[in-house]
Amino acid sequence: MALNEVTITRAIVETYMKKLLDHLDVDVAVVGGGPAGLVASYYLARGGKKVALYERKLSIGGGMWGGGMMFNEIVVQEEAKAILDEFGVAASEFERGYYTADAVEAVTTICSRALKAGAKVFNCITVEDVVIRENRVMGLVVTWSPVEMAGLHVDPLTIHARHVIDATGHDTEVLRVIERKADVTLNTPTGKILGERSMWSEKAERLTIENTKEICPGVYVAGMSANAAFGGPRMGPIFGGMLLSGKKVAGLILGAGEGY
Ligand code: 48F
Repeated sequence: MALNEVTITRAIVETYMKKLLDHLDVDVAVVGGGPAGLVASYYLARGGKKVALYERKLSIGGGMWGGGMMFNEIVVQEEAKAILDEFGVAASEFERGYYTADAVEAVTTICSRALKAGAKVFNCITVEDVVIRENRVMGLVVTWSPVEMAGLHVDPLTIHARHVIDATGHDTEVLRVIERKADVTLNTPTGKILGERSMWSEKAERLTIENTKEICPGVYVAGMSANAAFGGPRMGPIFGGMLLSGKKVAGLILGAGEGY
């Protein structure tokens, strides 16, 4: 069969447009395709929610691809090993309570499971603002990442969401824009972003899960973003807290409570 380049183009444009149009109004908009955002997307989609995940970069996976300092292995502690098992990511015991997994296998497998569960990933899109009505975040304002990178003066587009998850990692980008532009008090001791502290793996892993919560009406924080919001320390390349946080935030939104 002779291939027609215009048919190829039409196939891409029409299929993408259908996906985009179908996700202009979603149950959950996840910002950030790192481990926390991907795990949350999987459990939410599996729980029947319409989920759209926005990732600024072309690649999904956030800080997990590079393991620690580009040694592409991740460490997961006992409490989170069951999540790797559930996703089908091979993990081997290094010492009692410490498991390692191939970072590339972890990213690709978790992402694949999230997509197969029904979540849609929109990569190369940056979330630059939120939609607010009566102090509740109702949606996101998005643009192509290359537009942002080139500093082009182009107006963004909008999507509506019943819940937003800030899973943007160290930078807490959704919260920063809320803090800067909206009269919304965050559910932190000061009402503002407290900011990330220096490395303390043990404490950070515990706090990542504790701090995974609704931080203002319509917005949940998960993963490293939760720690940065509440002034917790960073944890380095141990990823159990990210996986457990992603699962916890899904449980909260699904109404399944903390023990999901
Ligand atoms: O940083 P990231 O992997 O966040 P995470 O899921 O996991 C943190 C760990 O990777 C690691 C760690 C310990 O384990 O400390 O850092 O909490 O993924 C965040 C993703 O969000 C994207 C960013 O490109 C990254 O892939 N992102 C950030 N801001 C935006 C965004 C934005 N405004 N719009 C879209 N994507």
